[in-house]
Amino acid sequence: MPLDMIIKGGTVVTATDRFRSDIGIEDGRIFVLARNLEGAPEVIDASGLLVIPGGIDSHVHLDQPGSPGIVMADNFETGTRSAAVGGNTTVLPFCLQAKGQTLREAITEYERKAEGNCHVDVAFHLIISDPTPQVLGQELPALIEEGYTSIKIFMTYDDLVLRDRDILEVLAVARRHGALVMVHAEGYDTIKFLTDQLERQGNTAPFFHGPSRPVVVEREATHRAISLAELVDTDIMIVHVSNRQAMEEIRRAQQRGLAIYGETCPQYLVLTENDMDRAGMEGAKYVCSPPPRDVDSQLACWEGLQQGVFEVFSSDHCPFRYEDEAGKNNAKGRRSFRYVPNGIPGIAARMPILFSEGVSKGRISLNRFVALTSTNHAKRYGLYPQKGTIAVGADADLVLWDDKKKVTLTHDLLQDGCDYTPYEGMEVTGWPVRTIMKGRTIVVDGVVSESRIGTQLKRTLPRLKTY
Ligand code: DUC
Ligand code: ZN
Ligand code: ZN
Repeated sequence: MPLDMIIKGGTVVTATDRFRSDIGIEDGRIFVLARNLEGAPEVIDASGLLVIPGGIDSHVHLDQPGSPGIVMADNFETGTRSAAVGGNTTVLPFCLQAKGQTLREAITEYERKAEGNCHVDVAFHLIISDPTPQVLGQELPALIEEGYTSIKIFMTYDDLVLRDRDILEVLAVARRHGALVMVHAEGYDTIKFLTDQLERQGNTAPFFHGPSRPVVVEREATHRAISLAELVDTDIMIVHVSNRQAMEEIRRAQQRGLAIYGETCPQYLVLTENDMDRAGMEGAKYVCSPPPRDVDSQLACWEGLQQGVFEVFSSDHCPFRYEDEAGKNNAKGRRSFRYVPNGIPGIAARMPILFSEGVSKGRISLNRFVALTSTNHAKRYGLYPQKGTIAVGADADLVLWDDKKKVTLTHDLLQDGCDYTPYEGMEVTGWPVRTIMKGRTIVVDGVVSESRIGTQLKRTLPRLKTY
């Protein structure tokens, strides 16, 4: 048997199964699953370890321009390096259309930034900020056809917000062509109203980011997004859900038979609003949108993960350096939370946090962990079965996971381009000790290979209920 690599003696875990098997890899793909394989030039001992599908993080922001003077901390090299360290082999970043820009121009720009710089495979979602007739009528259908089969839209932010009419138009195009729309569900006007009010009262510290976008703001927008999707009869994914009321909106919609999916993220499981209530600008390190809430919100997010209301667990990695005028602690941000860039890093911490808090503490099963961190992302975003599982013919994207290893999270360990982690000092049990992509080791014990073998993936249509 002409194998290039054998992974020997591990316990293979997929979203549905768990079994002892060696894995034979040939030409970057899984060629055989069987016991006692022999005869490859490279044999990796996985005894005592779990072997899981490489993580797929379907919600990350890399090298994305933001407000003037603000710079994202990760480019494609550093962001995908950190992803690999955290056990990921595929990431789905966003390609943001600037106002007035064609989608094609935006894609060309992002693909140029990514080309040759990626440690893991990459596939882009589109962010539509300017849904002109040309974009909706010609560009978007052509790009969906080419494999850009998911689109994020925003219900807030000056430069990104879409009115309900525009949302309906995007949903209608997505429905016609089989793409999935991801929705950032927070209401623009309510946030503006509350932000102005807080500033007038002199409440400008980073902590007030939370009160400027309370749960009701997210719940209302979630309900509205679901209603608009129901009207058009299309699938949507509500991303980065932070609290019980929004989770329950999604659960109710699902119980009514609507094709509404949910995503949550590490910050909503282990951070709270109190993290933003720190001396000076320190609270800015935790400012993200929606904001971390309270303990009951954390419990609700766990419930969502356990009950299947949320089918994907993503990082929403959106890194800004702290000690940097182009980042969190900038001059305008010191005057008001309004100018603190929204977003926190988490691409490497995502899987260890879910494993430790979820599997090690008995909240979710190992199979559910694999589904939430890999398989469901592949299915929902048109990458399955090439990605997201361990099966003959699939890409040999594999993680050797030590479920007993205890690690204290520190920023240095995570190897991103940021200068802090919001999870500094957190103890986790369970760690990716080797990341293998397309049959090649890209990280072992935290040491990253400089080969940068990540490519840009072609995607098929996502698995949807209404298409
Ligand atoms: N939305 C995201 O998806 N990421 C970071 C900030 C935001 O508002
Ligand atoms: Zn968002
Ligand atoms: Zn995001």
